[in-house]
Amino acid sequence: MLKNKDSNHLLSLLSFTVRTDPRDVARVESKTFICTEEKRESVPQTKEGIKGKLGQWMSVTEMNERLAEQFPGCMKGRTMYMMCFSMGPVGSPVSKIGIQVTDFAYVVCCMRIMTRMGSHVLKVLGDGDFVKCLHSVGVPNTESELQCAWPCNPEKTVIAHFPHDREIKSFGSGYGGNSLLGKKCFALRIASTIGRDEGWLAEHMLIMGLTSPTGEKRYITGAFPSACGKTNLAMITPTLPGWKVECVGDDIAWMWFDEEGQLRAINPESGFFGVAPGSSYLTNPIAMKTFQKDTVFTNTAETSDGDFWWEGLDLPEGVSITSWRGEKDWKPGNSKAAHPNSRFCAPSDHCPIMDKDWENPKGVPISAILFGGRRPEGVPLVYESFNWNHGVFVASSLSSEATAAAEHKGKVVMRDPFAMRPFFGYNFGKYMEHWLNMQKPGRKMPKIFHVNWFRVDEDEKFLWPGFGENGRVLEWVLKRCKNEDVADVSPIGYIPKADAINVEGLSKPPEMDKLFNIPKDYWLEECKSLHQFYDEQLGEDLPTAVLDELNALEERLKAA
Ligand code: GTP
Ligand code: SPV
Ligand code: MN
Repeated sequence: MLKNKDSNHLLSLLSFTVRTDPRDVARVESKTFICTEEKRESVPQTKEGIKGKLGQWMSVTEMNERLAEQFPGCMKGRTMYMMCFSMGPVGSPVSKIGIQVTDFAYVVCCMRIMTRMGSHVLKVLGDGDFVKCLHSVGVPNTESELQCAWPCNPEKTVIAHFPHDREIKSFGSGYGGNSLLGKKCFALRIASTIGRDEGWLAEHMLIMGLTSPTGEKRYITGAFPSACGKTNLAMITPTLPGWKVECVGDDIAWMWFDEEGQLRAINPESGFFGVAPGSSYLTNPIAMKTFQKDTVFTNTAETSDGDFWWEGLDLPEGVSITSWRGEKDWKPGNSKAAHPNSRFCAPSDHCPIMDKDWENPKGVPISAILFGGRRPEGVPLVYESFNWNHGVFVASSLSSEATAAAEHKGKVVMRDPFAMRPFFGYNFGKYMEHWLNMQKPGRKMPKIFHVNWFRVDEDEKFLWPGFGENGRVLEWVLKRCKNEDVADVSPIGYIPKADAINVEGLSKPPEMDKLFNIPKDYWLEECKSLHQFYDEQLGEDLPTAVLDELNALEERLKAA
């Protein structure tokens, strides 16, 4: 248990650190399934002999058989908790209600932070529809297991989604996205299928407000794969003088076009389940202020005077550190004190820069959408798509180095289209069609950009300082939203004119030529790899408009 840092706050609770079983530290994509009668509804048609990478399907019958074997008796001896929660402001027409049953108190604490929960939600629900969520750690609480602080059942873990029944059943894991069912399971996988049917979008995106020194305010969203910078961007402290950032959400956005043709977004969550390592007063002071109280820390290290600790924070003097594995007197060396996917779970209303409209049921108007990933080579700091369809193509081509947020090993660059690869609730080809169909006469289509904070030099050092300095890129993005003449045409999209990115005041001038270099060979190779990806992973499910964009890119590159 961590000490309370704000004893003046009467209702303030303590914060807690929780250490998981070392086998249960992240989402498990290999054990996550979408269950429908028809396979093709859930996943695209892959080439013969090729394993699908865009979600996993299991038939409803087969999954039900499996669950019928695993669930009976699995909660024996545990306390059953039932939570009625709202994704989105309680009572708002865009919000959706869920009821989760769980046998794990940790899940209740985190869901209490991440969602709006309680009897007031049950009242609003009345006899209405809700998403049914069932979760168990998957091991009965027998005498011999009473000492086990983090019960789990990794061999039998399964996270099953039934979009037609709007049901989620999760067995065997207590970790984040596997067990806080309002989050990825409901607000992305189930919600994306509801959005498909009702004409809106559920996306893995941050939402932020940006005010320029002249007082002009715009909102943008950003989709980056897990552990690739959404929380950090949503909370940045811009270094450019006079700029102000306000946070609406850091992980999930529900978006729709209103009657005026304006894209609007809400954050369905009410808390942050953010990556702890790397967070510091230097990189993300706003997050630091957000999780000083009422926070559940998972797999961070703990100091002997009752504080949290992880890599990226100063090593405090005169105290010892207990690592996430429980090693007392941990010393820097080979092992990490905090697990790379250790997280803070803190309430949104503790964030000092929440936007005044963050709970507005009408949402906030969106001017631009960013896509990005960890691309060590070849991909410039920022580029803008030529139009909506081109933007959909750019999003479909998203790739990123694997991170600790799921079970993938090493730093291999993987395709993660729309930053949604682990979260599609239905066939990704149909999902792209849904995006293409968003464009209709009378609608103001937001501009789509690709950003990459993670390009490295020959010594593998980041070429761009990132964090608060990313505001310099956002300034250019907003200029483009006003159609200012600050871009040149390149084969891959619009890129900033020389000197259009303000680098004044940076202690070390960035190597802009390296940051914006577009190596022809690299990009031709990228086109080849995309052809293969589409061919193997999507087949006939690939919308023609997306293939047309790839062919057009290849032609532009060859002509350059
Ligand atoms: P999920 O919660 O998993 O969806 O992740 P997220 O996209 O919110 O990622 P987050 O902002 O937590 O960032 C993950 C890691 O990337 C942290 O360790 C950050 O310190 C690091 N990071 C974020 N922004 C930047 C940046 O601009 N530059 C660099 N070099 N690292 C960054
Ligand atoms: C992610 O992995 O994208 C997260 C954390 O935001 S989890 O809730 O575990 O999915
Ligand atoms: Mn996420």
